[in-house]
Amino acid sequence: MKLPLLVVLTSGMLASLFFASASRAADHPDILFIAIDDLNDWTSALGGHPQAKTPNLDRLMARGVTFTNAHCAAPACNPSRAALMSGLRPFETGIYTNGDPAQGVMSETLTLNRHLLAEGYRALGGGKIYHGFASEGRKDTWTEWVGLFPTAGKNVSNVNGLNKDHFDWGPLDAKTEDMGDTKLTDWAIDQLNQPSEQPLFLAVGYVKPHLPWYVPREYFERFPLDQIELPAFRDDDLDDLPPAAVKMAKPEGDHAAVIEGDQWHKAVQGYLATISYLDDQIGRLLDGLDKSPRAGKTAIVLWSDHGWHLGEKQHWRKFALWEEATRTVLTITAPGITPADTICQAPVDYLSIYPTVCEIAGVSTPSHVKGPSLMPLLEDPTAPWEHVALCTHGKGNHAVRDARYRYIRYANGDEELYDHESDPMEYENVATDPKLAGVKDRLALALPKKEVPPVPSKGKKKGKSGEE
Ligand SMILES: [Ca+2]
Ligand SMILES: [Ca+2]
Repeated sequence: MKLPLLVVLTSGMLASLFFASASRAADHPDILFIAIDDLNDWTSALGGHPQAKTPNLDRLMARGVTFTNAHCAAPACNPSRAALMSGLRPFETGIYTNGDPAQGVMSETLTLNRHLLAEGYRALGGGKIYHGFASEGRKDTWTEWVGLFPTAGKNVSNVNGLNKDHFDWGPLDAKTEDMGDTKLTDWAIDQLNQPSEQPLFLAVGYVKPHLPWYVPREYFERFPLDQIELPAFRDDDLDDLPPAAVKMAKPEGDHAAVIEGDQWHKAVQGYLATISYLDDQIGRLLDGLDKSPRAGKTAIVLWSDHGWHLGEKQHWRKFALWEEATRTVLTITAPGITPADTICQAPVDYLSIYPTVCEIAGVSTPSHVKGPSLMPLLEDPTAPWEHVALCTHGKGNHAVRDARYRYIRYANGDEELYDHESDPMEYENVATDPKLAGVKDRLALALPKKEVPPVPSKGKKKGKSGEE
């Protein structure tokens, strides 16, 4: 596969980069880089569910700029993270889905952590940052990589009776200390307290609220089942969708199983409970930072890897191009740059994270990274912003989001268009309205002209359920 933007590094180049920049490193801020797996807009600030309780995420958001119209580059763990960390879109790398191996491309690309390491940062990674690569532990990618922590709940299965692998939820009779993300937080706080001559890039990848939604019972008790509200939905929502969209919604899959098993309210409870557990860990991490010598001078970049459906459009999980699947949590605090407690409504996507982190870090942005930096918006969240957000799910399927509209085009030419000004839940597909042809044409300009084929899987099997 030809990758014109590929940056191949030699150890000599790395060494010279390192020594050239090590002396400057003391002027570069520490960066706490927090990834969250599968968190959609169910936070107080984004308002995705009225019962979501995220006081600690709120506390973090109060320190900086929160993007309310931020979107992943791909609605699945592997391609979303590969795009964010490489600065390259799925149609540039061929990493479109969880089944497309990212190892080869990532190991030949100047990823964000590799770049910061080469620029003199102490790059530490723990939990889930990428979607599981053997190369994560390599000396030229991280100063130190600790990976996933063992967690309670490993021997639990099929609590909800649906018998669909880890599409499962229920309370654990376990201690919070036994959860992997609790141990990850402990590790991260420990790192924040270690002195280092080099600036710190500390990447903390939380695994929750990814499935299965097993967290200690106390978190479920925060959301009594008899008070649970379902997300807003319309029974006839699929009636105005083209065939490619209905196929992506797959109503006969998870949704049919959830309804058949009477699990919808319990699923909502499980997701809310797991978000609440995650939020507690964010709180512990913030407290740990505030008590550390790095308090007050550390930039914080927090992102979730994509959204999540819980029955809207009879769809579950990510793997789709609607607002619930592509909208993410993105909040950035950079001392001396970001105003406190500020919302930015500009449409942004995750190709902007790499160049933004480079600017915050005071290092150059590699030439292969083409996404626009968010720095103008961090300095002034109402600054002019001419860009749109683009999300890709499989070759040929894309969603374009601007401040008002979402335009979806599938590989077979099927289309959807939603006007968020009058229809924030995307119930009315107005793609066939002739008055809006100009809107479609304008948004279609963001679609790629060329898309590379998916990375060959070399006979490797996809994950058990294709879901990670
Ligand atoms: Ca994910
Ligand atoms: Ca509809």
